[in-house]
Amino acid sequence: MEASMKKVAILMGSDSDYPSVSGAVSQLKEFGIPYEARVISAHRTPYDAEAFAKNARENGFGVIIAAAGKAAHLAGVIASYTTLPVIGLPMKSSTLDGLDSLLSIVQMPSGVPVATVAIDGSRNAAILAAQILGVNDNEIGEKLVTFKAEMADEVRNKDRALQEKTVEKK
Ligand code: RP5
Repeated sequence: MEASMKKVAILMGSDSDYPSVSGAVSQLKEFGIPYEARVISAHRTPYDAEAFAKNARENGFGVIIAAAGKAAHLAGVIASYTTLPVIGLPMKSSTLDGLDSLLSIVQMPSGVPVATVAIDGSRNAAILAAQILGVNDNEIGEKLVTFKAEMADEVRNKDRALQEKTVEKK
């Protein structure tokens, strides 16, 4: 690991989000990218959210993933206090299936962007975080090239298997 490798922050509004967010943790582990996971709520611990965001850069973070559900304001609030890129991860909620979370995260006012991934798209949040760090980090860049090549191989194997299963026997 490069000595100066930036960390990814994985924030979630509640520990009830963790089963979904854990996909981001696994993906970052696979890439060997350092991360810290925290429960910080825009509504229940707003001062902690402010302090985390204001100090994130000097604490060694390069990108912040913020997962929340329902009236999901965490990503937007974090983005308002930092110039680090913030990735919003909407949680599938029990009442509105995550559309509430998605719209709360994605509809940011001009000037304060949040890069929003799909509802429960935790792996993509981690991959996007890696791609952001990979702009300036060759070690991560190379891991991403390998990741894409392996993904393509998996699809080609599935293609071959499907063709074998469906080929017309004469
Ligand atoms: C949001 O409210 C959290 O991100 C979570 O998705 C949702 C419910 O939180 P709990 O009531 O389960 O703590 O702030």
